[in-house]
Amino acid sequence: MEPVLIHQHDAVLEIALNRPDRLNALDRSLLEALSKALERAEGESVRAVVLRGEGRAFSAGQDLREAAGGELDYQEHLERYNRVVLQMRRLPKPVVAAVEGVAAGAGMALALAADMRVAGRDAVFVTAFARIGLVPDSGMTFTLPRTVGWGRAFELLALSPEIPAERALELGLVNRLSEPGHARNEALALARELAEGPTRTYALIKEGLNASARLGLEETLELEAQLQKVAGSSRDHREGVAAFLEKRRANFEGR
Ligand code: LHQ
Repeated sequence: MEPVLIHQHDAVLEIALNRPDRLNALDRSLLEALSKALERAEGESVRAVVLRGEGRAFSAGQDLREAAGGELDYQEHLERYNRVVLQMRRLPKPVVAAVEGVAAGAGMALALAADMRVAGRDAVFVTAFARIGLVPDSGMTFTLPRTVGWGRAFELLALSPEIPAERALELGLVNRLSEPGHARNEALALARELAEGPTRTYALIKEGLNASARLGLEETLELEAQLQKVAGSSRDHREGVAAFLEKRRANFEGR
């Protein structure tokens, strides 16, 4: 069975973690396949990505059987996670995670590495790392406090409560809730909407947000000016303004 499934729906690439009998626990072969799928997402025909899990869970995190096998070199293994997280963050197009069921540990970290999250009303998030005596990895010490704030991040990381979807929405961990079982369709609809938008501008927004995590105000203002110069000379900007003046819907091309 392929550890990751890929479907392309027009300009939307759907990537599905595919170990449903293990709740999409992440092992070496799944992470390698996910990295390849994300490479494919770099292709010009893709303007937005949906990441989801097959079956009843998004992902139960690191495959604890593989980890317990004693053969796992954590340093080497984390490089696989880090690669995938960086691919998602650096991908110059929006990534929407569709979360059904559980997103635990490194599975939650993957969902947080996406740009937006849609969750089924019965989804549950759990940081899980400290439950097994580990510190957060896969970028979670970066993404979680930036998503929910320091105090909440510390609490969620230290106490590892199960966070039901409604609470996740209140905390800002997810953008939207769907009826149970409909997160995939909602995420695909959202990704389609994004794919029809000014996607080159979205890439610049992502670049600006990524950089804002390490820049001070002055440098941020400078970078914004540079990014605006690029956006301001794009076809989509001209089209957006023309559409406004002509009172019609803009036809963005991502250029
Ligand atoms: C699993 C797993 C799993 C293997 C369910 N592994 N088989 C650490 C190290 C290195 C690098 C990166 O990051 C990390 C951080 C992490 O991600 S640590 C792992 C964090 N995840 C967990 O601690 C979750 C472990 N799983 C559970 O607590 C439960 O399975 C949950 C609460 C997710 C779901 O419970 P149930 O709905 O009762 O399902 P289940 O437990 O019966 O699971 C179904 C099957 O999936 C079962 O297999 P079996 O052969 O017995 O039917 C589980 O063993 C398997 N599975 N999670 N992480």
